[in-house]
Amino acid sequence: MKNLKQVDPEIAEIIKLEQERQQRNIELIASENFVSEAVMEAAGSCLTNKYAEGYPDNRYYGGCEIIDRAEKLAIDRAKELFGAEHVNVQPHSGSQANQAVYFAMVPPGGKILAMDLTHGGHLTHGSPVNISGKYYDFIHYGVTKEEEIIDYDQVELLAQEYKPDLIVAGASAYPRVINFNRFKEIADRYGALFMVDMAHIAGLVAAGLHPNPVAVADFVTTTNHKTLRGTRGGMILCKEEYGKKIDKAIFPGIQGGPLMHIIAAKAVALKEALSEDFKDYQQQILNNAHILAETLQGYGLRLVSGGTDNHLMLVDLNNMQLTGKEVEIALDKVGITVNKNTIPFEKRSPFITSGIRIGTPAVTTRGMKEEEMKKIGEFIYKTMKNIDNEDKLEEIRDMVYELSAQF
Ligand code: DSN
Repeated sequence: MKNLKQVDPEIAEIIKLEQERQQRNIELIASENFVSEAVMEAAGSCLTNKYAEGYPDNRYYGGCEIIDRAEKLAIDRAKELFGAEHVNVQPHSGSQANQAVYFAMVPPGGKILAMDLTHGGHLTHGSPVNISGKYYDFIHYGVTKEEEIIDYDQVELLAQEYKPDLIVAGASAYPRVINFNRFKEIADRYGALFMVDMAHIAGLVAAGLHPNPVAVADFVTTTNHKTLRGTRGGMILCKEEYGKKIDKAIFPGIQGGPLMHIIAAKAVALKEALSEDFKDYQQQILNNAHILAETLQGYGLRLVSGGTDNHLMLVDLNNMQLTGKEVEIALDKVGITVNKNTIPFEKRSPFITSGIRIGTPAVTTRGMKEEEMKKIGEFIYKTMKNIDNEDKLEEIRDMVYELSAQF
């Protein structure tokens, strides 16, 4: 950082402060993680200087023979990790990955069936404020009122009624295993293509701890940076027959030059994800989520769907007479970072919400295990119970910092 300090002391200071925040706080945002030094070295490398519009061995610029090797490695490693026929590693994010599949396969105004945002879906799955919701005709399914698991019967009924061009499975706030086979059967029965957005669970899939959608879905999109623990960015995995259409949709369809430093960093993280250690890491994410969920429930908190099968849980704050916004702010004060989140059948606005979403990928990367999860559960509960007591919050904050400093 010595050059940065000299050239731009303000940005150098911001990076230093953010690094300190990341070290000091307990990070429970389900979609965040900490990448390795190796991934950061690739992401911060001279590959950022290279323009490479096109694809390996077929570029619009000279001098690509070396960076081509980085993109090929990223593609080969993603294929090996997930058993995919075709992979595009150029999407700048999960949002672009999803947009490219829609753009490639669904005519403007075409019908897409996806999960409702307030039931756990994602903005890019047809929210009216997102480009997806403006350019396509989205129909949404949700979870059942009783068990709060995906209402597969509703998916089937909606597919029968609307005959969508594409069915999307995948979520950003859903704590249970998704039955991809059931979705595929429905898609086949009503002549729809089938896409899975596995951004949240990609690491679990890579480790064999969640069913792999690649064999059943026509398209699988993901980010690289959640449970997969890579640099920020996205990927599309698909059947060979759709490869050319998908590649064209990314470039020149919706993106220009790929970010070659980020593609190299994706390759590094994918190599890490192919290791045995990575499987142990994913198993520990699950163990930690399980214990944290159990701890919170032990304090009387209600979890949506009654628990978790994956890396995240959703706490319904209604019985605590608290909102997601209040709890997010209070937890921030004690050094615990979460996000407020809508819950199924939400009555409050997305700026207030009745829930918080909690995930274990980042704390697991720091080396925390079951015992620490019990302590974190206790800190969360105590913060909620003392939400207006600044002295108490300060006490909890000291304990949070003490725990965090050990990892
Ligand atoms: N909104 C991100 C998340 O936190 O799940 C995904 O894009």
